[in-house]
Amino acid sequence: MKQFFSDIPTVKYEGKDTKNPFAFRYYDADKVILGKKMSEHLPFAMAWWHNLCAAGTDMFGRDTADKRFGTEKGTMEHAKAKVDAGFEFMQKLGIKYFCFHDVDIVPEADDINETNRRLDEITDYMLEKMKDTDIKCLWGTANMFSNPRYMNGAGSTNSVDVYCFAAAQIKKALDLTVKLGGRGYVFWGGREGYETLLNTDIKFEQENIANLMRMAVEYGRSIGFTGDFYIEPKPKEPMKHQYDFDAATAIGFLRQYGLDKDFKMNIEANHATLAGHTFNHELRISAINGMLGSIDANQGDCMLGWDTDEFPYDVYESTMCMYEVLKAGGLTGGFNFDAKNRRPSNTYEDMFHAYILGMDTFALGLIKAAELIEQGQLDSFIQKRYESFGSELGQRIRNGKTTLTELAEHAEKMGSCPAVSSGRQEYLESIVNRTLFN
Ligand code: XLS
Ligand code: NI
Ligand code: NI
Repeated sequence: MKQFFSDIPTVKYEGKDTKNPFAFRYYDADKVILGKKMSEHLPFAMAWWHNLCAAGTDMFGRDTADKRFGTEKGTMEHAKAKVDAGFEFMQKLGIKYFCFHDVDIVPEADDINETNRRLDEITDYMLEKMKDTDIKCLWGTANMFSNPRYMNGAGSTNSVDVYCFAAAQIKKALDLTVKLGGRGYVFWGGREGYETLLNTDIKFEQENIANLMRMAVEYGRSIGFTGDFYIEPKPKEPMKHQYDFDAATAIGFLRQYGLDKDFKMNIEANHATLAGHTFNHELRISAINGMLGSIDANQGDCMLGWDTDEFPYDVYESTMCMYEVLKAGGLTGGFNFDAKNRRPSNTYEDMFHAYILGMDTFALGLIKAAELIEQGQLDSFIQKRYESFGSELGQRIRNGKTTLTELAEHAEKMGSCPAVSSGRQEYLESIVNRTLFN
């Protein structure tokens, strides 16, 4: 078997003082934190598209990285070389999962029947590889945004024929996800949105999307898919308005169309910030609705208004993320690095540096979030903050056992304004800083 990364050693935990650039400083797979191994808290996944396909092309320039893996792009030989490279990469890093779109794993043919044949061939090859390793599929999805047929949307298209192509791609991607034992199936609705209301019937489009999702659930369950379906919310880009704006919007949509039992959220950090939210806000909204499923682990740039998909290095953010994940009792999915090297980081070594950075960032976030939870200062502050609702009257408000008239009488009896307590935000922020930098 050809080795693509023979110069790079297997990456191991060496602790924070190591000088070895190809070692983990914080990610210690077997270390137990709050009763669970780090590797169980953090099921990391490699994103096929960014790691094995994207080579640095942007709006102004072509590829900077060589991702041919010794073959010619657009061939099945290249598709297989990517499988070989991907498995070698994951094994060197101890990554146990991957995520893929249909067209990440084979070149799309003009005829969908030929594309499907290629997909069968490559997934046979992937299955062979999986047998010899403990690497599994985290989730699969269909790319329903790159091909020009989706310029007016996939589930939201105005064309019945395009809608059928979307259905066919989802059906095949579900077959492949089941074949590869995937834990989840993602809908990221990149083109499910609109540019102008002058040509758009939103209600019509949303009903069609919901029907497509309902058919996906029916088909998935009929072929033995027992995992979660996910919506990955994102407010904009590529479309100006995207229907799955944020977690709250997506959850409302799922409930409206009776899809909430089968779906959860796949929350991407960079999408949260594009929606004007923090990453932890989106995680909390998902968790309190019982829909925190999986995470696309990346990071945006506050000075750029698009999905820059950077590898996460901000430990404050990863700590706040892991705080939410721990509080929610973990994920049913995992942490998919939907992230790409910056364009000038164009060598194989950079692919490894990026994953080491991302994995260590989340490992350190996990360690720090566990410390915050064990200290319990944030929890006890919040508990105290709401303690007035512990009174007899407070309990009746909580249980919906009172009336506006009764509450108004209570206020009138008091007459003057009651005292209110400080939110102590800066004090709480200093607790987080002390935990991070002690
Ligand atoms: C794009 C999305 C995409 C999904 C999978 O912004 O993040 O990569 O994760 O289709
Ligand atoms: Ni994503
Ligand atoms: Ni994204």
